[in-house]
Amino acid sequence: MALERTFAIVKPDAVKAGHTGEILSAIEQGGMKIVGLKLTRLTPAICQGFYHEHVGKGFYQELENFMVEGPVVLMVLEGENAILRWRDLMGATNPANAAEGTLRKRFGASIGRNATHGSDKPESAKFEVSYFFNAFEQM
Ligand code: 3AN
Repeated sequence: MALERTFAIVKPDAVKAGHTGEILSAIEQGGMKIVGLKLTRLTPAICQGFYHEHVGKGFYQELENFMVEGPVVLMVLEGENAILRWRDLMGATNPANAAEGTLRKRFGASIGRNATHGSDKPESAKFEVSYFFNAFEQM
């Protein structure tokens, strides 16, 4: 087991629907610590930098349009195996395939509008955390 940090987003659909509190609560109830937190609105340029691996793919424009449509909550989470634990809490990318009780099952509508984001591996977590949070913004 390793103490890890990962990056999480409450996406515009879930913020708009008023699920931010329940999602933050699920993180804390799940035994992880929120060590960085901000409410902001992404721009297309910020989105392109963040999702650089997906720019040019067929679904990218739809993803960008969605991610800039309203405020998002950005977080840094800490805990033992936080990367995998946060992904388990979120469930599968496509809410239709997500397990009962997971956040994407509860709050996601489709593979595009799927309520939350989480880093998929340590290298992504490192990049994603530092893309949005400087050292003074992480406790
Ligand atoms: P995850 O967020 O589960 O790691 P990725 O990295 O494969 O999933 O995809 C990044 C984001 O792009 C997903 N969270 C999802 O919202 C969106 N996405 C992925 N595949 C599609 C698709 N086929 N159509 C629309 N959006 C997609």
